[in-house]
Amino acid sequence: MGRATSLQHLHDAQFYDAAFTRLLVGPRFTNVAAAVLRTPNVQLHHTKMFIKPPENGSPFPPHQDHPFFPHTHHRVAAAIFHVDDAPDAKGCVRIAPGSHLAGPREHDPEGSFHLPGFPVEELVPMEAEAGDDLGVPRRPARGRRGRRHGGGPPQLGLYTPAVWRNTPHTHSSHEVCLAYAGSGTFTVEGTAHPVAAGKLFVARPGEVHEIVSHPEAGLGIAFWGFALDTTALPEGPGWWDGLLRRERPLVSPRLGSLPAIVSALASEAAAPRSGVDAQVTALGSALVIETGRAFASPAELTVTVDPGARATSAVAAMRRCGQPPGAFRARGGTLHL
Ligand code: NI
Repeated sequence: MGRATSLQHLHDAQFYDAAFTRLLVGPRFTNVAAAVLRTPNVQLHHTKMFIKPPENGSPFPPHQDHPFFPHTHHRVAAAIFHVDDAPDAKGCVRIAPGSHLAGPREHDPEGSFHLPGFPVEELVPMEAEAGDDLGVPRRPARGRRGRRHGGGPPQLGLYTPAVWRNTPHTHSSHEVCLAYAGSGTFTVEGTAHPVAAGKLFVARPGEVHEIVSHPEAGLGIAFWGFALDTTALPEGPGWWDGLLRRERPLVSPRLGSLPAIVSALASEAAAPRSGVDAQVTALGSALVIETGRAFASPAELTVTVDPGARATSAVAAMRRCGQPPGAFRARGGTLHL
């Protein structure tokens, strides 16, 4: 038995040596941080340096960083710089890929926040060499950095059908889920709503919500988040009303074109081609509007159509040649409505 050892650490290493400051503010790191966080404005919160002793080791049990640094808007990430090689035998970091998708988990605060009974065999060693950087989301990457409508595409994600749950949480933007498999319960502000394949459900900004899959009918969802810039919306009733009024139903069966729009967005992302950015932006706007329509009342969606308008004549032309307007969706390209 050797001498007892312990984990040594030093806070805010950049205050002790300019080499650390240069590492933090250099473009090699800031460019990556800006890309990962999808913003040119990245702020340093803190740093610490760990020196793990050999032989005895000082393991730290599985945990998420969220309970250590709870953050309202979930725009925080951690980065690890390796100053020497960290092979598995030396006790490198291990991660559970995808474990962040279910949101923050209940931690045992005893000793230090950790996840008791977490399946360690699922952890994947992240071996590293000196100079490597490992980025870790503090909490759901789940696409929750809401963008302003019109300011960029919404964030889109997918949970494949499985038995899962997330814990009660809120967002500063709208979050919408489209269930495509299984069933479950969507609880918002303490009220439980049953959900199942074919249903759309929304959590409005600030509403505490939780999703729990049925134990025998794994819930599969596509989800997206966006922030509505209410100052940019026109006067009068419209597609946005159902998203803004708290008394309105949170679950809707009216999917409209949403499955097609989500599929089109997924196709663009899976095989990017020239024009992908414009396509994703346009489809993102369509996704937000079609989402609003699902929660709006028929009266709010009523518009007065000019019989001579180009869109009306194009649809009339399609009907004359026996084509329902929807049939043109898959062809795209030459039709300008
Ligand atoms: Ni959520």
